[in-house]
Amino acid sequence: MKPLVLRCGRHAFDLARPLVMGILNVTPDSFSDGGRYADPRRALERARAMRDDGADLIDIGGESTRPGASPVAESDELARVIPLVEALAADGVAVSVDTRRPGVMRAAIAAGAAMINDVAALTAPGAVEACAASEAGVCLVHMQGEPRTMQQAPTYADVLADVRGFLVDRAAACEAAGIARERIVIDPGFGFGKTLAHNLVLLRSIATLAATGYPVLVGLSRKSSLGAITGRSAGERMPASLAAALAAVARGAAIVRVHDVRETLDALKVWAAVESGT
Ligand code: 9MG
Repeated sequence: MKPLVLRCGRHAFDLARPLVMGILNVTPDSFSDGGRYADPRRALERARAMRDDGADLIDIGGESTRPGASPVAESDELARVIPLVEALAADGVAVSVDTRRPGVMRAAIAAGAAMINDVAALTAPGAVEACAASEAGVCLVHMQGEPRTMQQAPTYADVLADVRGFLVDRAAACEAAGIARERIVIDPGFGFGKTLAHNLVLLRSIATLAATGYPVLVGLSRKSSLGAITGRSAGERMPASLAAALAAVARGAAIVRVHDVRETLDALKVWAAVESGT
């Protein structure tokens, strides 16, 4: 059955329409906007601009998870992320924090984060407990390997069955620890230990993932798979990203994680008008 509501701290999202999560990487080395928002003032301006454009959530990341990225010190991640979470949460923005570290999760939730977005699906010791002790939403992402090496030789017996099985198991572990079903989102993790062929199988199969009953988040914005299809560089992939977002939503994705919030919302409005016949 299609989930109706997503609860993230003090925010409750109606899932009758797709949600848009705006991306804010405050790292010096993210693949698309690396370094652009390392200055906290610029980062805050960018987050507020995405909010004004209509983003439902803003996802802040202080450690790059792009292929080949090396880990950063926890103290650096905290220093990059927490002041922004405090400022945006005080504005009433629903802030998601992209982190794999339980210490950062706890600090982010204390600072007002509404969601924890973990590309390691809360597998670090203490991560599930850190989220269970709060009302925050959680996004559980499938990743094969770890960012430094994950794109070297990803292999699966059956990519859809493997990803689906992993995500359902992680969601069950979260529920067993006390995280309500209405707080859980799953994400196949496009580009996280996947070839273009794997990503396309997963994108075509969003309906199978959505049939688990958990809302599905899709993050394909400006990713290298879109570059492989179009031959465009990261900065030139907005049209491809819009097409990917629409393909995902048409197959049942509940949330799209994007760099281009205004343009994605326009595309979704046209799609919704066609679907509803208005
Ligand atoms: C942090 N991050 C980078 N890519 C992502 C994706 O596809 N999904 C989610 N949830 N987070 C992502």
